[in-house]
Amino acid sequence: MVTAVAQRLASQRKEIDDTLATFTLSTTQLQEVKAKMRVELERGLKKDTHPTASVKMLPTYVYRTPDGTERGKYLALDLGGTNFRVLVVKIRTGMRNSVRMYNKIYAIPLEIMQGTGEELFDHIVQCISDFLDYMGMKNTRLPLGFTFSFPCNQTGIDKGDLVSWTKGFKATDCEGYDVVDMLREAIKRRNEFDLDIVAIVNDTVGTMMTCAYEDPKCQIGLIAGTGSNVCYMEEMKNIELVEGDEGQMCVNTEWGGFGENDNIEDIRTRYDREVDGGSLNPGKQRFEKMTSGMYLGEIVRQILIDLTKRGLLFRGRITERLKTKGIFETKFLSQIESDRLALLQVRSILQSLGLDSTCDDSIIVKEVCGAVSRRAAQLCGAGMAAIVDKIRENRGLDHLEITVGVDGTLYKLHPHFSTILKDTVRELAPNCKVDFILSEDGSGKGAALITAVIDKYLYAMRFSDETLRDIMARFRREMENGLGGDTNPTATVKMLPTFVRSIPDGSEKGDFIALDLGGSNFRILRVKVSHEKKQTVQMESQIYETPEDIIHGSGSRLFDHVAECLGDFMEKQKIKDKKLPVGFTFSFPCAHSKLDEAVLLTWTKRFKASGVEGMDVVKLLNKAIKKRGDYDADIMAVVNDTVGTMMTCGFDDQRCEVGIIIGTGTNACYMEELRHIDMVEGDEGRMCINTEWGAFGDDGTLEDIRTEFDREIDRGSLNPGKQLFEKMVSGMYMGELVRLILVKMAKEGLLFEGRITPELLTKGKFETKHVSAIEKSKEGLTKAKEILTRLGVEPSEDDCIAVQHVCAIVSFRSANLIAATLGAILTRLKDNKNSPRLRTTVGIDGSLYKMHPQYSRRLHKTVRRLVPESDVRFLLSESGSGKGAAMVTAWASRES
Ligand code: 0WK
Ligand code: 0WK
Ligand code: BGC
Ligand code: BGC
Repeated sequence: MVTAVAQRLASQRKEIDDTLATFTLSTTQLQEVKAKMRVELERGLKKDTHPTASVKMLPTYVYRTPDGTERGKYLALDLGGTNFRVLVVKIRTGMRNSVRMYNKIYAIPLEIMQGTGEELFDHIVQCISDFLDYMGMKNTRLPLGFTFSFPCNQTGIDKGDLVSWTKGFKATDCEGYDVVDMLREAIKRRNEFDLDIVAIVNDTVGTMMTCAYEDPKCQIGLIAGTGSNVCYMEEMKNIELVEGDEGQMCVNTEWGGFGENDNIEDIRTRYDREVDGGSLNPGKQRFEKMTSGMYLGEIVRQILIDLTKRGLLFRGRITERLKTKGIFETKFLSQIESDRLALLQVRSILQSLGLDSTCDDSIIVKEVCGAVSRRAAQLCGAGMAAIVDKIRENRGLDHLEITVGVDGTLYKLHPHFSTILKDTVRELAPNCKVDFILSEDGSGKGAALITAVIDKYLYAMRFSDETLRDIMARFRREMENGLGGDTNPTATVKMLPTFVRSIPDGSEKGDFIALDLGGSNFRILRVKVSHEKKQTVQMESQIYETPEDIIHGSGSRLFDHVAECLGDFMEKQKIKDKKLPVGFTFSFPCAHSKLDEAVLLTWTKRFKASGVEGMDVVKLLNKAIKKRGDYDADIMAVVNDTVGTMMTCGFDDQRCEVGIIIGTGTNACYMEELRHIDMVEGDEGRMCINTEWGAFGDDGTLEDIRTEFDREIDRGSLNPGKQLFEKMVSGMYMGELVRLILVKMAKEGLLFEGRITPELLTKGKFETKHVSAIEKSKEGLTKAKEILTRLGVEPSEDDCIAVQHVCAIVSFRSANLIAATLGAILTRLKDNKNSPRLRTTVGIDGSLYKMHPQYSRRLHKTVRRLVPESDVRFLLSESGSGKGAAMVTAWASRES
């Protein structure tokens, strides 16, 4: 006699089983899901079906996984999972896994997640600022990798428009906009620190990279957490949205969108539709809403409500709590399903939700949780089976061995999710042996590794302030070596006395000729300095050629050429009958014994005329003039262009006591205390020292910061082993440095799809003026396209972005290094004056400093950071060093 209760229980049981059965997927159904997923993967990859595909297959511009050569220090942001993290990652090569990381977790309040885009990115920047403060890194411009766990249409590694928010995010004015731009804008708004955002990566990609660093077979990244998504390395030839057929690129599948075209309606339940209807993005992310941590708890809650309404649970009593959205968190599933938990504990969880439950209730709740999480794991398994089988077919293999890097709280914390997922993959993709490795360090490490891969050649060109201060100290020591009587002979930085003992004092007057040789132009000037009411200077000048065969020919031919040009100039000035005092700006290292006696130590830059090094250039010029016999000139002074520049600027600003050239070559001079200059008699007063800092490092002191590209430049130069500092920073070599890096990156397939053209391989084809043009903020990329097209490499848009990035790194290094050596001169001046704070003016000239759009700003900023106890005015020499040379000549004429 079956009691009514037993019957009622049995029919109740059946009703519950029928409900749970809608979550039970047969192998056939799972194979169908796998097949449908495969179709959507293909539709996402193909150009014509991509727009309507539900699985978007977004290109990531990550072409390969780490190979262990990555190294450097990087910042990383990790936004979009449970926690927002800011990290600093230090990667060292040698031992395979030598990565040190430090991170801080910051909350993203709901009102920020769902406020305005500006508030969200200001909040992110606020957190970065706090982190940099905490780490004492506010002044280091580190490269940053940004893990942004939302679908982005990327057009380059550092360019990605947000397609649509998912999970709990809904900030306004973000969808359709470039995430990197929004972050850069927010950093600008805060105006407190500067970062170089090198890459934006999806968390699946970051996870794959993090795990691939440990296991090279890892070519898939899976997130089973708040959200659900996968990426994998696809063959370029299958990615129709991106140019090129060679090699691979990582594709962010965004499989969360699977089903948005109604192709899995057969397995979606009414509870899934409830959850979707109540979500922030109804109709979207249907697969995610069946598989990820943000929604599983909600699905369970919907089922519990339905079973309770039908009187099958909690004695039909629905509590307010149970009606509260999000109250049944996914972590409860993990807790309830963990075998360790006795039913009692299930009851206490239900208790905490204000649900009075019986033992049976607890069992049913546990079954419901199990059914929901099992389906989620199986669905992910079916999706993964489609991915690994596609990769196997891509490679034409019968059997594939591959590793999946995984992260996400659902996979990590749920007691059965990972096992069921693996079992499903094994069952549905029997020809694939798939290993799963958990990402211990999160995707931030992966983001840093991606930054390192891109930055591989460039990271060595980034210097922290710590390194710059070290270089400053090294240069300071070289200055002391150069000034010291016993150390000067072996010093690399020669600290040459110029016999210029003061800057203009306003008393100068007269009619002078100035020659200006050694920069990009050979200029002859007539300089009239008069004293009507106030001292005025009138100048007329003419530029003359210095053909290659002249500057590479014999010294006598060179000076004959100079004398000929001078003759021509005097002709035009109708002063051939006059013997005007001449000031000779000779922009090369000369050992002076007096103002008008200067022995050339060594040629630099483009000059290589024979028979001049070791000779007095005044004698050589006088000899050439005498040989002509058609005019006479009185060469009163030879000055270096740095000295001429200091004097020219000193004419307008009495505080100017430093002269710098950042042009074809680079160099600096400054007013040193005579008592410190052992090579010159006397202790009173000051004398201008031509540092010849271009030779800094010629003794190997900079080997730790010189790169393979610097060495290649030097090997191909007119004076190998010499002027090593100059070759790292000056305009004569900057374009070539960039060209060598582009060739290397192209060879590695990181640029121009590996296209290497004869033009790109031609020395000097990429000029420094191109670097300046490409770094112009507005038209830079257009210029890049133009210049690279002329080199025949048919650049893509992201090639242009990458090239702009390379230019920025190379020119930034130059500005930073010169800031360091200038910093050493400024601190020496401050010490010489024994004053707590230095107030001074630096006269500056040179085409790189003048033409490059960002150079001067970067130099000024770094100098102010490296020498905080100084007020430095940078005064651009408008009229060139010829005027300065005339000032020196005026002084020399007075003395003679
Ligand atoms: C940790 C990763 C992060 C990712 C998260 C996903 O570092 O990039 O978004 O896992 O898991 P969730 O926190 O959403 O469970
Ligand atoms: C202009 C000066 C000249 C100096 C030149 C350096 O008048 O003495 O040599 O600047 O700049 P560059 O022409 O090498 O870029
Ligand atoms: C996003 C993905 C992300 C996944 C895991 C999804 O909602 O669309 O970009 O990878 O969550 O965090
Ligand atoms: C020379 C210096 C000169 C500098 C800037 C260097 O190559 O050695 O004497 O000042 O170029 O023109």
